[in-house]
Amino acid sequence: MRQTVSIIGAPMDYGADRRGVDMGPSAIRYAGLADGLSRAGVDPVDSGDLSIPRAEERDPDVEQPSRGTAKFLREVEDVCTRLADRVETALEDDAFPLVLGGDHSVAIGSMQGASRDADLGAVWFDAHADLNTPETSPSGNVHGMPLAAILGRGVFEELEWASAPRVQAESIAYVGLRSIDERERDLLRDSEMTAFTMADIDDRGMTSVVEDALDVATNTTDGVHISLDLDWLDPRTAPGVGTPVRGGVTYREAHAALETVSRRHETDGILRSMDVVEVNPILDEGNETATLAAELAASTFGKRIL
Ligand code: HAR
Ligand code: MN
Ligand code: MN
Ligand code: MN
Repeated sequence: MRQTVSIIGAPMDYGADRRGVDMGPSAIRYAGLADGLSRAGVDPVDSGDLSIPRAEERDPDVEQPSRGTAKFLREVEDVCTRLADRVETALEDDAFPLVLGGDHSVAIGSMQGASRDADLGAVWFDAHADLNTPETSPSGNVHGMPLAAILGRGVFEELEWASAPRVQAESIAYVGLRSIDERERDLLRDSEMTAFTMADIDDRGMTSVVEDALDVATNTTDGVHISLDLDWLDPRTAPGVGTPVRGGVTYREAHAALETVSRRHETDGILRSMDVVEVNPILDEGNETATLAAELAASTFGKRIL
C-alpha cells in the first residue's frame, strides 16, 4: 500500500526578519511537490495551509509576553499550537505529515505534534544550530530558537506550548552546521546533542555522516523527524533563503543525504514526520530554491534515477 503524505502548509514569517518566507508553501507546491511525491511512490494529499494573519493585520495591542528578546512569541504560539494538532491528526489518520514553512519556528509545532504519541528523534539539516534562547539570541528571531524551545531550555521551560517532553537532546543530530552564535556554542557544547559540521562532511562524505546521524535519531526512539532548512545548502544552489551562509552543501550532497534517509526508511520504516522550511520566494531566482525543496522531499520518499 502506498503511504499517504499529508502536505500541511504553515505560511509563517513571524519567526524571521525577512518578509517573504510566508510564501514558501505556495512556491514549493508550484514547483511540483505533489507530482514529485507521486513519482517517488507515495500518495500526496494536500491539507491546505494553516490560516495565519499577516503582520499588518494583527492587533497591535495584543500583549506580548516579555521573554528576553523573542519577537512575536504570541503569534508563534498560536501557529505552533494549531500546527501541532494538525500533525497529530495526520498521524492518527495513518498519514505522514509533511509541513511546509514558513520560517523554522514552525518546527516547534511539527515536532510537538509528532511527539505526542511517540519518542521522537530528529535530524536537523541546517547551516544554523537554532538553539538560542530569548536570552542568548542576537536577533530575537524565534527561527533561531526552535530546538531550545522543544527541549524546554532556559526561559522556554515555562512555555508549555513550546516544549516536547518526548524529544531528548541525545536523539538529535545536526548535519551540515556552519553558523553558530557565541553563546549558542556554549549551549551546544553543554548539551547531549550530536553535531556533524560541514568539516565532517568534507572529511567523511555525506552518506556516512547521515548514516551516523540516523543512528543517533533512531536510538531508543519510535521515529525520526527530518527538519530540512534550505539554508543548509550553499547559497549559490539555494539563493532563496533569508539567512544565507557560504560554504554549504552541494546539490549532489543534498540529494545523497535525503536518499540515504530514504534507504533507511525503506528497510526500517524510521520516518515519522518532516518539515521543509525557510524557502523565501522573494529572494529566490526563478523558483530554484522551492524546486530544490520539492525535489529533496521527493528524494526522502525514494525518488530514484533507475
Ligand atoms: N543564529 C541566528 C539567530 O539566532 C540566525 C538564525 C538563523 N536562521 C535560520 N535558522 N534560518 O536556521 O538569529
Ligand atoms: Mn533553521
Ligand atoms: Mn493523540
Ligand atoms: Mn538555517
